Amino acid sequence: MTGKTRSIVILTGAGISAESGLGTFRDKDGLWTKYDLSEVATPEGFSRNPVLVHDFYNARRKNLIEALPNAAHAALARLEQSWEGDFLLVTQNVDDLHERAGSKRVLHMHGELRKARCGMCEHVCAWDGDMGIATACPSCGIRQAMRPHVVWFGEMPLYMDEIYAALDSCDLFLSIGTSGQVYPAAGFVAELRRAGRAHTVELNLERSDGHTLFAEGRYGPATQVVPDYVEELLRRL
Ligand code: BV8
Repeated sequence: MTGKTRSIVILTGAGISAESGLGTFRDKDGLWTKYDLSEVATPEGFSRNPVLVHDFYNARRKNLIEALPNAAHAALARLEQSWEGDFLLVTQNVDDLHERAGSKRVLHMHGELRKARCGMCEHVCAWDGDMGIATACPSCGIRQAMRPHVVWFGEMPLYMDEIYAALDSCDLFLSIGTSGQVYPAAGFVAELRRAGRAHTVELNLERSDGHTLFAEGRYGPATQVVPDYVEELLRRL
């Protein structure tokens, strides 16, 4: 099987967007050091205090709209364009920086910050403005049911069937900018190791707790290690 026909799955986390100015979650000044995850990223937290949760996501949405994709996002878009085998980019991130860098085959397993969902009729639509407890659903008109289209803790991640099918048949798995603390994403590399088929590579600022599960590791800022690794891959095609 030549490099061109190999099937690749890439998993990204908050670390790939860190150099675009978006916060990570568990680094020393990460979001979960400023906010209690259970208050702003669970359905229970939303029903207890929807104003706090809307403020949390409105602020992140504003930050995202002003942010720009970085060289790591651009490198993955370049890889997708040159890759002739199957290609899937699974992101835990709710930002749209992969798409703005030109990536096409992107699955947001934890949802998307620039989309809203109605808790009553399930309508999902693009959303760039602020959202609040009186926001009406553009489809059913009901107020107080609009929420960010993101997957909170305790909720089912999106596209899992498609993701597991791609993992089952992949030859190369890259994990980029994630601490590997959140499941089911954190479990992907162990499942691949058990299947024994894919070559697995961690590309991260530093070794994650699960780094020994990977066959290979490249460490440093994503804007350096990701373009370098992509160039290496493209040279082998
Ligand atoms: C589910 C959306 C059932 C909202 C997010 C006990 C044990 C095991 C599991 C559980 C458990 N108790 C509960 C669970 C399940 C739970 C879970 O895993 N909890 C954890 C905390 C233990 N999971 C769930 O509830 C999930 N649902 O399990 O449903 C199910 C199971 C299987 C199949 C079907 C259904 C739902 C989880 C989704 C939660 N929503 N976000 C929002 O964004 O506000 S999670 C949140 O964490 C983000 O999505 C984020 O992407 C994700 C993971 O974090 P990371 O991306 O890794 O970010 P982090 O800050 O942690 O790390 C950054 C990394 O980047 C670091 O390693 C750092 O070194 C590196 N870095 C920093 N700078 C750079 C860099 N790398 C390169 N360059 C740089 N410049």
